Amino acid sequence: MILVAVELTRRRGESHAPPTDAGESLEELAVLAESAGAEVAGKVLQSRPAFDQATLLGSGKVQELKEMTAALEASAVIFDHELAGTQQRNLEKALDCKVLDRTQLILDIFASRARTREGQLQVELAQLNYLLPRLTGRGAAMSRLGGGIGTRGPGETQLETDRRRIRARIKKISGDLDHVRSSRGVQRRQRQAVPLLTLALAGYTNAGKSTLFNRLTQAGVTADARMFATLDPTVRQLVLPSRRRVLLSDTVGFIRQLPTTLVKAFRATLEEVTEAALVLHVVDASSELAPEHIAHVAGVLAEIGAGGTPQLLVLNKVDRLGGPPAAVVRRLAGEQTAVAVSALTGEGAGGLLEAIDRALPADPVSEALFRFPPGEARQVHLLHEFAKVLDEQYDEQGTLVRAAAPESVQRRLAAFLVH
Ligand SMILES: Nc1nc2c(ncn2[C@@H]2O[C@H](COP(=O)(O)OP(=O)(O)O)[C@@H](O)[C@H]2O)c(=O)[nH]1
Ligand SMILES: [Mg+2]
Repeated sequence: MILVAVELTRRRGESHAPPTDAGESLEELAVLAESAGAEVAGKVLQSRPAFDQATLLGSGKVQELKEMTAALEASAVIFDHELAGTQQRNLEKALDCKVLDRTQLILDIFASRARTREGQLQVELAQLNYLLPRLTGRGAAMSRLGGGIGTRGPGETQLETDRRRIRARIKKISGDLDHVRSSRGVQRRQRQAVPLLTLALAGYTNAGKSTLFNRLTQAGVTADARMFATLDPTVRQLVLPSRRRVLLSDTVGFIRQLPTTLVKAFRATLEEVTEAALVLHVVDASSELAPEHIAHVAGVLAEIGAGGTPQLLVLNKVDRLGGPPAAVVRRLAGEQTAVAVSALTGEGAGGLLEAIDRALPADPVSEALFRFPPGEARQVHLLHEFAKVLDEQYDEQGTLVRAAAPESVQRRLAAFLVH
């Protein structure tokens, strides 16, 4: 994968325009590409006074890029800009490889991360809305090909059919979304049946969420992953100092230059955060933009209904501060509970786990008796996983288990409790 960005050089008389931060944006694109599972083989940054209409880049740069693509055997080129349909096609032809733009990459990440029904629908809606005008572009090219013979060649008919199908799908999704929203309360209650408290990592892309996710769950990954075989790789269990087990979920990151067309899809994808018992708001404390990022993330969390969820501010990358983090913590945290860590070096990780323990709602353990009819081995297994089994007896009516179990587990297995 090769990444390309164009930096617009300032023209005379425009010296007050904010500098376009193409370099930083390209760095963010690299993190996004990696989180989508791509390997970044190279980056290209070109300065130009304006975008080229046909290919975004100048023709010399396109040729250079073609050679680079061939030499690195790159499977695709991602542009850090929104490409028009014609630009994308021109570039694919010129480079002889797949071309994506920033919006497509982000949509791809959202699609792989959307867990709630609403999130999935919003992402599909955004994908279709992205596609629709690009089909039109292809149609224009085709009718030009057709010349005076008539504008409705076979390609055009197909295009009309495609367009109609997409519009119908958009309409259907919009209807479904209304329905999903009205039944959201029901879904939430169902999801609360998950036997463990969930912590959600939230924050900007590049803040270090995934690094922290790996750091914290390293010790928590058990050989017996059967319970979580169905969960995606962005959810793992974590053992806290109190020996409580919780689930840690790595959510989709905030993006600095989120195309406005994707805002709704992003918020819907983030919706799972509202289900969390605790939000770990991760910030790159070494970034100059940290205060803005903190405020923005807090604002969005409140807007999606997670404002009331307990939050812990995690000031990450303190290894880059070059001094004791106390002053930065004071400056960035304000009234909030905050913990300074370095996900990279592990500094502060123990303190973070303790802070999580303190911030989480209590899930007290008490002794209880359960009776499982035959055929409920899964539930018995659940108890072995999440409770301390004190005694287990078998008879023709099934399995009788006495266990010290957290309240959340008892709630989950309420149907089997013996009173
Ligand atoms: N110096 C330093 N770099 C870090 C730290 N945590 C993460 N990083 C780096 O920051 C980049 C983004 O990290 P990642 O975990 O992918 O961020 P995410 O987008 O929030 O998931 C990677 O290059 C990490 O190696 C840290 O504590 N210190
Ligand atoms: Mg990540």
